[in-house]
Amino acid sequence: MSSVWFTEELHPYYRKALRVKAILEDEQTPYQHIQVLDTEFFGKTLILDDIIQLTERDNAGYHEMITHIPMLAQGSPRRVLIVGGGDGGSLQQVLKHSSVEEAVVCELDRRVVEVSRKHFTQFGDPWSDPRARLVIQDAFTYLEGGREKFDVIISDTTDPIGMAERLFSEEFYRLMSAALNPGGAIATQCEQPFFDTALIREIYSFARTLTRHPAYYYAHIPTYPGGGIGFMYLSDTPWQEGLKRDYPQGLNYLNREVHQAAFALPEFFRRELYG
Ligand code: AAT
Repeated sequence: MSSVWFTEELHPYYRKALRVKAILEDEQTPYQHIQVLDTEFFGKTLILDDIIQLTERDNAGYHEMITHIPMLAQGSPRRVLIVGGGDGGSLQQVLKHSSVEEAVVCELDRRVVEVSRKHFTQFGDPWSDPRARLVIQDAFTYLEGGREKFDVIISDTTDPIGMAERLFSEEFYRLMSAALNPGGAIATQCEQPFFDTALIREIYSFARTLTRHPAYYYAHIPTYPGGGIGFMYLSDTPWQEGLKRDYPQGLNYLNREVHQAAFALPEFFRRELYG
């Protein structure tokens, strides 16, 4: 086995590392440093600015949970917006719903789409589906334009650093809410209960002013910091409505029990968030 390790240090007090087999891509775009590494056990891994975005092995949990939870709660979404998500993993999941007529992906960096399309063939090239539409633009600017409405919005974004920082602001959550059709639902990449408690609490506090039934839920993803990541659900429809629906075929992480359990929070964190 190789003695080369990729080490991520998103937080100054915590590191994790994957053993590298080969470097497949390494380029600087106008927006970020993109790498695709082949790694032991986790397979191909997309890295942006030294932060792991996804691996072949464990991305299903992230993509299934960020997409299907709001999609199932809404019931039969026709128009869906994915903020970021240029790798295509969320798009693949969204297109599993036959009600979807159009899925818009608003991604900042065209190279993420191109590089991922080449390497992450496990997503089945969702871009060739006629219902998919790619917009290359900063998502904040796109939503400020305010021209389109959606039944579901999924914010599948990098961590709140650089161009993604504004996507964690109250203004951006307001823009997403304004772009939502009645009965619609939003889910956002919302970081780690241990490491990002203050940020999540802040987001929850303004989510409460925007929708009737915000809630935080969690997925186990070994290659994200702390072994998992959470999501903020925002809707006037309770997330439990989704439990009554039929799930798409061929899922690898989500089932009814996981759906229910994902909203159960450890006591220290439940207290922080819900008081
Ligand atoms: N699907 C899992 C991968 C991601 S990547 C998130 C995407 O958000 C990246 O392709 C990045 O280019 C894009 N992005 C960042 N800022 C913006 C913006 N302002 N507008 C549009 N797209 C943007 C998520 C991984 C989560 C990692 C957790 N540690």
